Amino acid sequence: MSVLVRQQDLKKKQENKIMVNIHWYPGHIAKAEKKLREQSNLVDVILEIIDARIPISSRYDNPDKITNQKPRLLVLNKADIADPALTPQWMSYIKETIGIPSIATSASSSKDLSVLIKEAVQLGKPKIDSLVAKGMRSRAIRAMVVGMPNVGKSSIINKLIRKGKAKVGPKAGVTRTAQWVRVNPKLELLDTPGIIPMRLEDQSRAEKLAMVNSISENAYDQVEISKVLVGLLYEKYPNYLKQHYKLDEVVELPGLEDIALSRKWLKPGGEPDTERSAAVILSDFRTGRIGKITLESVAQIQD
Ligand SMILES: Nc1nc2c(ncn2[C@@H]2O[C@H](COP(=O)(O)OP(=O)(O)O)[C@@H](O)[C@H]2O)c(=O)[nH]1
Ligand SMILES: [Mg+2]
Repeated sequence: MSVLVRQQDLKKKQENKIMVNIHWYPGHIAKAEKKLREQSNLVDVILEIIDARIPISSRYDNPDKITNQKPRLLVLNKADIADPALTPQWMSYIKETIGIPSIATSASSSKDLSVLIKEAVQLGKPKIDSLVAKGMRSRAIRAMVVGMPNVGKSSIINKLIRKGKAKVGPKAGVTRTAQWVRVNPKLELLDTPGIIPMRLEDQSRAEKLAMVNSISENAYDQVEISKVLVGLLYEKYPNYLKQHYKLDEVVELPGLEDIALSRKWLKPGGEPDTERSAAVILSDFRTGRIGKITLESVAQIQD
């Protein structure tokens, strides 16, 4: 999926503290949505993957529009690097407000993916039962993965494929191009994920998507995004900042310079290397090295 970055606008917006400027080609969103609708027509169950560290921002605004009302399982992935106190709160919230089941996963955990398979089979069972009730033959439930870039779609699909091993050929009369993979006798998975198009009108959302690497790196300034991230960490997890970057006390919002000086990231002339700070902080957050962090809380949206 290509995004168009207008460098000039980017500069201009940065002056207004707007860090990300992504612009879809006209018709791009509509086209992507159409493709998702076509893909979801092929399946009984949709596995909607979001990033457990930003459950609101990583979720598509209008999933009903693209999922043809198919039963959905909301998968809060990267739960291994999200705040373990907040993930269960999000799961209850999702159940109460959206009314769909959710699970928390780490894509590398066989145990988590077994739960995912079990939930997917349970969600698809009514469909198979109704086929049988109409006198048709029982068959495996068909599922697909959808989600924004970098939430872990491929990791989950690959793990499910490894669990299942067997490839299933293309289905006559269903589609010529889609490849199906047998996860177990009850579940088949479309091997290509549906990529959800993003609308990035909301600046704070765009910033968070940049933090989790869901947006092309060309579309934003790393230094600016990492400053926003440090601000959020200072507000929500000041001790993690202090410990991980060996800062003395975090009584005030640390700057990228403070972090560079503390970690001795210096340029040849001796000044703090703020670009290196920015790159390392983003990478540390993305891989969970700073700590198990969730940037959005249920409490915050209920205020
Ligand atoms: N810590 C952690 N990293 C994950 C998890 N799932 C995926 N990743 C990492 O996130 C990055 C993007 O994953 P990928 O599966 O390519 O995402 P996709 O763009 O949605 O297909 C990769 O570096 C993965 O190793 C997870 O559950 N936990
Ligand atoms: Mg992928």
